[in-house]
Formats: sequence, structure tokens, C-alpha cells
Amino acid sequence: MSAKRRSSASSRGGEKRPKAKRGLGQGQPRKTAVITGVTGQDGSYLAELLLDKGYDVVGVVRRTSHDSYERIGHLLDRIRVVPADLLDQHSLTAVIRDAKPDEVYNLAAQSFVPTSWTQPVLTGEFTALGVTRLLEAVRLAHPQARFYQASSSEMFGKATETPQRETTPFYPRSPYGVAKVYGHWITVNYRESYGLYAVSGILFNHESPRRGLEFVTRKISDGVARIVQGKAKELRLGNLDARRDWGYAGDYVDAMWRMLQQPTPEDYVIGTGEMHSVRDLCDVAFGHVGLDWRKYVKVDPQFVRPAEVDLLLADPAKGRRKLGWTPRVSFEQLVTMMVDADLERRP
Ligand code: NAP
Ligand code: G4F
Repeated sequence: MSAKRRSSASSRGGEKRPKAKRGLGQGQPRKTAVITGVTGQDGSYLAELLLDKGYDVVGVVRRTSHDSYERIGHLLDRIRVVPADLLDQHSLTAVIRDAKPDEVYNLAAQSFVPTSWTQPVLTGEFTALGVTRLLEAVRLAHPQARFYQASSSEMFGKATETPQRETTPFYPRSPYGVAKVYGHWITVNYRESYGLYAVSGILFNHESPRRGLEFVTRKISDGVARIVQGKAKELRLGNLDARRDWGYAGDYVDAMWRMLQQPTPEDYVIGTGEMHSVRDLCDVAFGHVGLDWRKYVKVDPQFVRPAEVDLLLADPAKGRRKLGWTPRVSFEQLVTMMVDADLERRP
């Protein structure tokens, strides 16, 4: 492993994360988990959680001309990184055949909604058909593995009821949302057709200091830091009225793990049950550093979407009841944690 890769390490400055509990239990054999999308936000938190629980972690990384280990640099000595791509059936089958995992977490996707309008076909290949390729790999190479699919509240889109729960009909509003609906149903179908232990976690928006800079929470926390440090004078955003159920990514990966420990495979909605607008986000983020967001935020039509998801709000009752899962980080704690991390990161 190159020094460069190591050095990007645990640099996610300023992040204060509650510690996960340790242990599979004394005398239990070590489990192996394969994570696709390990270089992403959720992949990095899930790898940490599973390592803490004593798993052998195999992280799937696609080939790029530069390394994409910024979020997992601090884990590279403890996980096994293997090459494969959601577009390439053989590479996925080889990973599953070689690792013979107990659990497979499919977190890889083209996950940014606006890109799904400019690259709808690629989004379908990664985010929809990629799920079938990985399910085929499991079915053919190691069908005993338990499979987690990263489904999304974007599937509810123009929601037909509020709050949204496991039985709420889907009405996706973007090519990304449509692709996730396919990924959801193919997971259900492989469970019902082949008896695979396959579950779909319908997760509402979850954020952290490791969130990509293009998503609205991080764009705002980074924007606040840039303004405080005199590097920017304004922050250009799209629809300030959009409302989401925002939680902390570190909490949500624990829900993924819990879903795969249940006696029967079922699908779950995971969210906080609280909804805030983008305007509220600005209020908390700018307010944290003593600024009035109205003086800095400008609405720019280039960030307004062709079809918007106006509101998403989870009913996480099933997850609470059956998984014993509850979020630990509040909206205000999340936003201020992200602002603090961005302030610390920039000298
Ligand atoms: P993210 O940070 O964008 O990470 C996406 C991951 O997918 C990256 O590791 C990326 O690798 C990998 N990837 C993309 N295309 C690939 C391909 N062709 N082959 C192999 N790997 C590929 O996403 P996230 O926020 O962690 O989300 C994880 C999953 O949960 C995604 O499926 C997302 O759609 C879903 N989800 C997220 C949320 C949320 O609020 N975060 C909510 C619901 C569902 P590179 O590093 O090489 O780009
Ligand atoms: O942060 P966002 O880009 O997240 P979005 O579209 O809700 O998708 C995220 O959550 C999904 C779960 O529901 C995931 F499946 C998906 O992979 C991703 O992680 O936008 C949130 C809201 C939108 O309504 C958007 O229109 O914020 C609004 N917004 C307003 N101004 C903006 C901006 N979003 C972005 N990215 N940039 C803006 O300037």
C-alpha cells in the first residue's frame, strides 16, 4: 500500500462519533462481510462497525486512475480490498466465490440524484442492473450469504402518504429513484424466487462529515466554513423549501447490520421520524457560527431539479420494534458536527 494512500487516512478531522460496541461474542467464529461501495460514505462507516464487531471485511473497489481511499485510508491495514465493478459480472462472481462471505452489503451505486438526469443509462446500469449482477453472483457462487440492498426513500418520490412506511407505494421522481425501485424489487424477487436471505433497507437521507460535497448538507457545512474563512462570499443553492428526514450515517449502518441478524429476511424503513427544510438546515448551520444565512444564500436555478421530491418523512416504527434501532444523533447535532468538521479541515 502506498504511503500516499495511507496518508489520506483518518483525516476526517473534527468528527466526533459515538463508539460502537465490540464483539461477535466469545468463541464465535469470525464472520466475513463483503461491502460494495466501501470507499463511499456509508461503506466507510459500515467497515468500521463490522471491524469493531470482529468481522473480516472485504471491500470491493472499482478501478480508477487515482485512488479513492480518502474515507477508508485509516482502515486499509485492517480490511481486504478487492477489485470488481458493478458493470462486470465475472468480477463480482469472483469476489463472492473467493470470499464466501456470511454477509454481502450492496452499497455501491451512482448515488447523486441530479447526475441521474444527465447520465440516466449509466445510473440504470450501476444502480439498477448492478443489483441483479451482484444477486446473480451470490446465487451462483455462495447462496448461503445474507444480502443487504441499499434501497432509498427516493423510491417514495411524490409520496402518496406521509409519513412513509414499508407499505407506502413507490412513485419515483428521478432516473435514480426509478433505478432504486428496480433494485428493490429484484432483491425481493430473488428472495421469493430462490429463497435467498435478501433484504432491502429503505433508508432516508443520512449524512456526516464524510458526505460528498455535492449533497446539500455537506454543500452547506462546507459553504459555511468557506465563508467564515473568507474564501467565499455567498452560497448558491436550489430549492430551499424541499424537506427531508435527515439522520447521521454512523447510526444508519448499524440498522443495516441489524437487518441481516434477524431470523427472517424482511424489508425496513429507516429514518428519524423528523422532517426539516433546506431553509432549516441553513438556519442551524449558519447560526452555529453566528451568521444570518439570509445574507449569504442565493437561489440559483441551475440547482433546481426537473422534478422535485418535495418532502420525505419516515415512519421507522417497524425498525424500532423489530430491530431495536433508534437514531442517536439529532438534526442539530448532525449539522453542527458537519460544520465543525469542515471548519477544522480547512486551515
Ligand atoms: P456514495 O458515498 O456516493 O458511495 C457510492 C459508492 O459506490 C462509492 O464507493 C463508489 O465508488 C461506488 N461505486 C459507484 N459505481 C460503482 C461501480 N460501477 N462499481 C463499483 N463501485 C461503484 O454513497 P453513500 O451515501 O455511501 O450511499 C451508499 C448507498 O446507499 C448507495 O447505494 C446510495 O444510493 C444508497 N442510499 C444512500 C442514502 C444516503 O442518504 N446517503 C440514502 C438511501 C440510500 P468510487 O469511490 O469509486 O466512486
Ligand atoms: O442532498 P441531496 O442532493 O439529496 P437527495 O436528492 O435527497 O438524495 C440523497 O438522499 C437519498 C435518500 O432519500 C439517497 F437515496 C440519495 O442517494 C442521496 O443520498 O438533496 C436534498 C434536497 C433536494 O430536495 C434538493 O432539491 O436538497 C435540495 N437542494 C436545494 N439546493 C439541493 C440544493 N440539493 C443539492 N444537492 N444541491 C443544492 O444546491
